[in-house]
Amino acid sequence: MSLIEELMKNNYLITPSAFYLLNEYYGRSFGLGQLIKFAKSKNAFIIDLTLAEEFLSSLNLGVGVPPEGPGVVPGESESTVGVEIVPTAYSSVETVKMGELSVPDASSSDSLDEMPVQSSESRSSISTGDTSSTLDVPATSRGIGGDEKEFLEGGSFISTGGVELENLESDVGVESAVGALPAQDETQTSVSDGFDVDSTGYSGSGENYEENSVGPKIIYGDYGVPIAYVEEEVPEGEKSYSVYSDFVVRPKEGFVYRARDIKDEWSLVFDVKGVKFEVPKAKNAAGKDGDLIVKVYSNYFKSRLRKMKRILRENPEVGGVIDIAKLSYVGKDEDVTIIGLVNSKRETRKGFMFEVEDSTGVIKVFINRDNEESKKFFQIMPDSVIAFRGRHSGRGIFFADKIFLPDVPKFKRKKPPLEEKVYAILLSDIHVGSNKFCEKAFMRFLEWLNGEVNNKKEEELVSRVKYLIIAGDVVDGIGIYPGQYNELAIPDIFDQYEALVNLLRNVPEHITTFIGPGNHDAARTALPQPGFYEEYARPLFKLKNAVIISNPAVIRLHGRDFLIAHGRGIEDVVNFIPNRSHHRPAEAMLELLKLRHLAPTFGEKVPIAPDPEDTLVIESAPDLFQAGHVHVMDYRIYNGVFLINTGTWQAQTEFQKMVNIVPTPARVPIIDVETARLRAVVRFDEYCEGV
Ligand code: D5M
Ligand code: FE
Ligand code: ZN
Repeated sequence: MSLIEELMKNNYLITPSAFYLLNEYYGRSFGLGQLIKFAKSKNAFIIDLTLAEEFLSSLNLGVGVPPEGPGVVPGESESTVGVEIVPTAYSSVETVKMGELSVPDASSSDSLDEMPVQSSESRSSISTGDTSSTLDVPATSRGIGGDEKEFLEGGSFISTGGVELENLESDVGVESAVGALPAQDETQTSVSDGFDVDSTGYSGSGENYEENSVGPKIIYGDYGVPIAYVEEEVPEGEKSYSVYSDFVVRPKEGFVYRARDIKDEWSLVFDVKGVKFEVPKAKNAAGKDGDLIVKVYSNYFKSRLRKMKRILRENPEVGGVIDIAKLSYVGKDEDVTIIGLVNSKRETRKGFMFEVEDSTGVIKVFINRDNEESKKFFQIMPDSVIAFRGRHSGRGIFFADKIFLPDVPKFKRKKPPLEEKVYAILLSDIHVGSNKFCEKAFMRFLEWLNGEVNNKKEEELVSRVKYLIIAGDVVDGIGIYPGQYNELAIPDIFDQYEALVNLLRNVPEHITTFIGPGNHDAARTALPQPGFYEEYARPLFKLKNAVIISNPAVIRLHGRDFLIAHGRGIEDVVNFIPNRSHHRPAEAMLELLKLRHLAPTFGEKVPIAPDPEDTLVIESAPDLFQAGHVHVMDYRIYNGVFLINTGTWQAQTEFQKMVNIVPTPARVPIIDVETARLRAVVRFDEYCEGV
């Protein structure tokens, strides 16, 4: 087995240049174990050229002496096979990928901690909070160091949340689906011949390349250093994968769509693209960049504080609010309320202590553990804004006896009924381009949407669907998680969007599709994500009847507000709040709703852009709150708000296997717009391989 394969089995990656440097010594001068041990000691998951050089010099091997041209580069030898299994990884796109991979989740300071093999800290995102047990890790991933990895495991289930629904289960006929599917491109997952590019593709002077009928063509630049080349546009017929160009579904003849006659009634009540961000100015001409950055962050938190104060003051119980700076003017026995950002919190012997800050000052707030209210301590995430009522001791401590989370009002005003039933389908995390993308199931779903139904019940559902909302991770992207390139069916970001659009163009015309980005998309990594980068996701912008929305966004459908977010904030909830799990995302979403913020904690798992306005505040209670990201479908209702996590269309990835994330793919929740509640879940998972 080649070095690349061996490393990947152990969840390590190697860059092309490092591979070529190390490969000639591999097996002769060092073994896999030594290399992994070395990488581990450097806390690295990606073996790049620098690391490879350091490693060789630690072995006293010839560092800095590159292979002398094609002669030393693997030809028909065993190592060719290593290259062959990931030929696409060395394409132009992969160059980008490698770059990105070297700083996984760039803006998250502890992003490396998120990687499973490296850390078993209690705050790792794999915690599901309930029970602790040891997961059977494949021998290869623990083989080297021999150290046991602790994983926390929790049951995966779908809450039925007490909501009335007709679960249609899996009565979508197999035969009709399979029969209706067009012949799939056989070569779709085959990567072996992906590199037969015409040699005219690279004609740079001073470069030579090796002809190799099996492996990729390798170019050597000056000094015999292997270099990445820019892949030529390859006509689709010659690609080793399909982008679904031939997949065309027509509405079933004679199928009656009631929704066609129902008037379209939607508006984007909130979209980040519509927010005008003013760049703050440094006070004077001598102001430094650093001052500006501090100012931007400070503006961001001021904005959060302002918005949250308004929300908290809507609660009639929150009265007598004063600034922290004015506390010294009030009497010791006077009950007052302060509202501030929770900078930190800790448990003490007698109770709980918070450090709370508003725009006028900072104060310590204490609550006794005998007080029932103190239980709210566990729900308060760092940097969220909370109200505390109590008395100021005069010794710099505020003794609270009541804690108010921003929360949503207990009752919602009833909205006027609609004349006709109209439905919306909510999806997320399609992950087109992943080889775990459930393409057959998704195709079957599209046929179903075009009238290929099994019974009257389904007919009624399909007929009234007027909206489709997709909450991010629409493609799998490139270089998003360690080892991803081994699991890509479409290793090119442009083609991933092309493929997605080739599928989505089969959504019947009268259905308006809203599409927002997630962390796998070609979009800004930090929240909020205004939309997709047009140069990568161009086909998406041309899709008929599609509306690109930001993450987050609020869509008003027939007077009902649907808050749509990809849902990365769920990761922080799972990390900070005891007993919250990836497997029950609706509960985690509820915590966010109660804090009225989509990602309250700054500087942890979720990168947040320091925009001068905090657009992640949930400013008004929606009728429905949709998120995805965690790949598990789950829903519940709270104070009139319907919370739903819409799962995924991707079967379990190798990475998810390691972190014990068990997805529930290919389920289609259908929402009755009038009530903003679940009408039905239609399952297509029987067509999803690997489930
Ligand atoms: O997220 C799919 C799932 O994987 C979701 O439950 C979050 C989890 N996830 C994503 N990135 C990480 C890292 N770095 N560590 C642990 N768990 C993670 P998706 O956004 O589709 O990849
Ligand atoms: Fe996802
Ligand atoms: Zn995601």
